[in-house]
Amino acid sequence: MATLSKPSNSVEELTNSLTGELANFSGDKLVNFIDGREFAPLSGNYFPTEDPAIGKPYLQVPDSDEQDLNLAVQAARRAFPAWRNTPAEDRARLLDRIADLIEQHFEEFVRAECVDTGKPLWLCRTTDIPRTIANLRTFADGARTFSGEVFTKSATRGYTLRQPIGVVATISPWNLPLLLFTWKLAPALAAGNCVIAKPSEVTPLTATMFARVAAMAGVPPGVLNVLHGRGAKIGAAITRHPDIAAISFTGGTATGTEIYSTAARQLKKVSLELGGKNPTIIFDDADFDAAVDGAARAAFTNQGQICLCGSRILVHAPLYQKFREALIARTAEIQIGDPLDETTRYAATVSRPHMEKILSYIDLAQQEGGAVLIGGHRATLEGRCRNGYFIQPTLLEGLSANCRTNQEEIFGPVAALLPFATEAEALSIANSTTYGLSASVWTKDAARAERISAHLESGTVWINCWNVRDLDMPFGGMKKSGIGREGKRRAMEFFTEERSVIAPTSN
Ligand code: TXE
Repeated sequence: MATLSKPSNSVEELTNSLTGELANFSGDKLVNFIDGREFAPLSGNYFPTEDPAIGKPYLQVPDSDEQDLNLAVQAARRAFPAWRNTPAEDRARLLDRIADLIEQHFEEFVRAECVDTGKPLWLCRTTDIPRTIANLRTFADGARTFSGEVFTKSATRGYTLRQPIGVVATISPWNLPLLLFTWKLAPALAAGNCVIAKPSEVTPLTATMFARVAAMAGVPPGVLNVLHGRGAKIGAAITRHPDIAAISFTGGTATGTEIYSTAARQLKKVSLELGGKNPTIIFDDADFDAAVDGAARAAFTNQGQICLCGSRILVHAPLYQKFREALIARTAEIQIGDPLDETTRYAATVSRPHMEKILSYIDLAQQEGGAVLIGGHRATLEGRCRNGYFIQPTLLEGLSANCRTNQEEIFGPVAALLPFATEAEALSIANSTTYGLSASVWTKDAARAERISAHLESGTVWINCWNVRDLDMPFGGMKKSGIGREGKRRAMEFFTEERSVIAPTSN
């Protein structure tokens, strides 16, 4: 159990004190972070996590349980009164300072995320870590600008106060580990809550490094606590803990449903960002090259492991054959490589069980009458990565819109082509799943784009683009894709209680 050094002042001073050791753990054993200190799990138990690019165990993850959680909750409760009363500007400054430190240690974070997830270094450098920094800065701004409303009527004058809830929890997944970890904890902290944060047990490294950086930046003890461990054990314990008042979760729909039902028994506030089965809809008047490129990026970015990935590619019948050929050719250009190679743009899936799940869906697709147009198998690389969990980018066709392959979330590099004849048919296929997270529509007809956007059952609709984000905008899903919205103002609202204060005008 090591104690962290006292918070210092300038970023230069902080950076020097880190000495490039952010990702160094004795015996490769990761640590929990409770009350401003690094803790081994009280049970002494760990389990291994693998480097998916080489298929070998490389870190030991604390198998935390209720004892660790109770310590963390007590620390958070102790810290809450002072943190709640800390001026919002000071909380904002702390978030900015953490962002500064991550910028200073950018490459360390990039490398750690790459090794932990098996995704390309390039993707960590262009998306995961820059977005992490943007999350922190967005919610620093959120802390500075968030305020209540004023209601002036002839007989009454009123205003609302937005106050932190207390001790809250964040539970995040493995596909964008640090990005989604900070997307949740930054607004929670900005709003003045104390946080118990549980990263995915599959990708625990950068969250641990983040806790170190947060302590160095001067986040007071108990304000941020990071607990590692298995979802069914520590995740479930967090969900049912009576002193945790709100839970923000991103992950699978089955897990989200379980969290929702446990939280309901204690009337906890929940925000759920769950799975997707998103349509990419291509009309025959679309910019052809942009649509082919967009559909390929939507299907295969991060090896298809983003809840926003477009796994159903709906193509206007007059364009179908030409588009199909071009997309196959575009997919054939994707080179599968070692994630640590600077030139790699497509690498490993996150774990053996996840790879096996994806491969089982490719088998199912064929049992359901689908044809594999390209891909369809595990990929074997040479050298260092010969035992890694790589899957060829895969295109399917000939499946009905209602079969399991086209209804269930695969969460891998597998997309199915589906022809449609009319706009009405495109909408009906697009809306035929139980999910409703995102859609992208490719057309030059602005009126059609507007019309279809209004009728897609989808939390986000992209027109002639995919995964373009504005962090100020609401983000979340309809139907089984979730409950609630994230984004600058929405997340600040989620992490606060609203109180109405009212007086007669004559006062
Ligand atoms: O996610 P889980 P898994 C989808 C995707 C994937 C499937 C399962 O389809 O194949 O979910 O993935 C914690 N109480 N998405 O099993 O289990 C867990 O420890 C409380 C979509 O890896 O949902 C982790 O921190 N917490 C998705 C987090 O929940 C529990 C991203 C997410 O893990 C828990 C990931 C429990 N009972 C997977 N069980 C997206 N929306 O982006 C697990 N956890």
